[in-house]
Amino acid sequence: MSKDIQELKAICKKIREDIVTMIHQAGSGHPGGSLSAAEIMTALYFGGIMDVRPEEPEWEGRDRFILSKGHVAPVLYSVLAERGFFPVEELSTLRRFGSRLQGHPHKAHTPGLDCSSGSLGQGLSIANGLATAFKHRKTPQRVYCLMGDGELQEGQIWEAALYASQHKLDNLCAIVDDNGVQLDGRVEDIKSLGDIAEKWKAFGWNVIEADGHDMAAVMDAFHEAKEAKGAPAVIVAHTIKGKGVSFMENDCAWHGAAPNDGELQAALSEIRGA
Ligand SMILES: Cc1ncc(C[n+]2csc(CCOP(=O)(O)OP(=O)(O)O)c2C)c(N)n1
Repeated sequence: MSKDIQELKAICKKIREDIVTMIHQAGSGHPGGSLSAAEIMTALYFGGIMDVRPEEPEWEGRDRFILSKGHVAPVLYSVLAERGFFPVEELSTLRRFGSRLQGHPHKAHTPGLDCSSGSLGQGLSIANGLATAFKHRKTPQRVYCLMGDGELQEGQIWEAALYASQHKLDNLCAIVDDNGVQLDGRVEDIKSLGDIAEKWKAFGWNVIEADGHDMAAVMDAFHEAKEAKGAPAVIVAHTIKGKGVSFMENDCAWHGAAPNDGELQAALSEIRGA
């Protein structure tokens, strides 16, 4: 599946509508970091970047996606549903008892998931394992792993970063959703990462920086990552937490809060009008 930039932008709007709507229906969830990742996730699942089969979710030849920042499950559930892995109507069951769509991804429940997640810091290690296996088997699958910038404060990430470059995992593409805000404040005020791109370079990675809300730039970054050989690639995507809903943007109060009825209507009209 590969669509042009205008089509991708339209899908991205739908993803943002889904995110705010399902979190409103659930009465809880994480809109800020879901909205900031909308273009990244749209490019992966609708831009022809990842090779997946919605009708055969466990197809062995599929590319793998690891949502290391598992709290943003709504953006992943939305792209999976809109892509046809399960009915879009099911999004309204987010976080309900018995639902396949739990607050954090559970691989055993949800079609299209490659990994359970929620405990920050672990995804890149899991991605390493998959990428290593594909290297050993000499098979073409690629592995994608989305992390938050706040998540990069976890030490395990940097152990995994060393491993991936040591083993030249050029079938691995990490993405940092660099929105500058974590759960309760700005990343630079809580435990600053300094220059994120320089850090990844120092760990031996091919580093690509992009405006994470410019769909064409995000697509270019993924294509460039596919071309990079001899080392893993990381896309540092400069984003805005809560992107698309002005009162949520750059405000950690919307890291993990649900919009009420009025806020949902305001959010939807902004997203649709953009
Ligand atoms: C190991 C671990 N510690 C703490 C948390 C609680 N937690 C959930 S989200 C979050 C902040 C993550 O910030 P960031 O990675 O920047 O995510 P984003 O802004 O993209 O939502 C924290 C501390 C967790 N899920 N796992």
